Amino acid sequence: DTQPDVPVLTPWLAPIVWEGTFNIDLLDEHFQSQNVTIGLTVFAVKRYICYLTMFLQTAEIHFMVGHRVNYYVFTDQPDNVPRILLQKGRQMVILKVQSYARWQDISMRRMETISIFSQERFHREVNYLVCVDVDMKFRDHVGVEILSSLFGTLHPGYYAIGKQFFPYERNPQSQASILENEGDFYYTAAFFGGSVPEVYRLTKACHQAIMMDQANHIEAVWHDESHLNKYLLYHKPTKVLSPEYMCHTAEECIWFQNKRGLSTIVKRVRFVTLQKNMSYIRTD
Ligand code: 2GW
Ligand code: MN
Repeated sequence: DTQPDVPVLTPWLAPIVWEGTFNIDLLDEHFQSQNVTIGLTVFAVKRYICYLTMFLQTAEIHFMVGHRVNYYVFTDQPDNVPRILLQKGRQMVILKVQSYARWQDISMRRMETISIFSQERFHREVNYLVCVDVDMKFRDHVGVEILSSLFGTLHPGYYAIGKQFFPYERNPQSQASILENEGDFYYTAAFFGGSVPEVYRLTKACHQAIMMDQANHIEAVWHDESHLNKYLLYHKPTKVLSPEYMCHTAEECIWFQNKRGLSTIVKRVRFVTLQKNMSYIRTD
């Protein structure tokens, strides 16, 4: 059963990570010999606190098993964070953040918070940061094969379509704007990371761009995700994660796993969006 034609290198020669492109035993040994510590940042503000149990429980089973992991849980309700029993070498740090009235601000302000904490403490505590949405669960292995100085993840909804269809911000007045014939990939804001200095630079630049737009009464079409895409266009990631690392809906996972010629596009669905009860979760 062979992999159909999937790109395994970007045009700037960064690896695109798919099952079969790496040797996990070799990589585990390499990163263990460096005694690497990985920080996983996640925000659970207001009702999104309900996602934490599933998120953390599945991370314990699939995320960086055998390596040192710090979970950084940013929340407005530290007392309501579920206490999960963690494996050896793994710890949870609960960090209080303010809530914002608009959900767009809750989402976008993650860039500011990650940049501040990168500068103030992450650089002392971890080697790499992995920044993800909380409305997610791990379904399969996500390990050190993702680590690189700067990585982004292909958005599953825009994988294998022309760049003219990418939902980039097109308003030239916005700091996030990307011209019609520009762009490499459409990256999801639900999964990115890298070394602490690189994540600091990325989150700081995105936050500053968001603030600049705000001063001009502009909000990019996909909020922080639009700004992330602009940043990664001009600061090429050193690794790109395939849609194995980001699947949105059950239908999408099935579509990806459907037979294409001799084989399937996505052999392992590793990290998936949870179904939202929109009316409950997104009303005040
Ligand atoms: C978000 C939308 C509507 C109502 C509430 C919230 C909300 C988000 C919230 O009440 N509390 C909270 O902690 N959040 C955080 O923001 C949480 O970490 C969540 O995963 C993240 C992004 O919101 P989410 O997951 O609802 O947005 P998606 O799944 O539609 O995500 C994509 O687009 C977003 C911007 O529109 C972000 O770029 C996100 O990274 C993308 O995956
Ligand atoms: Mn999400």
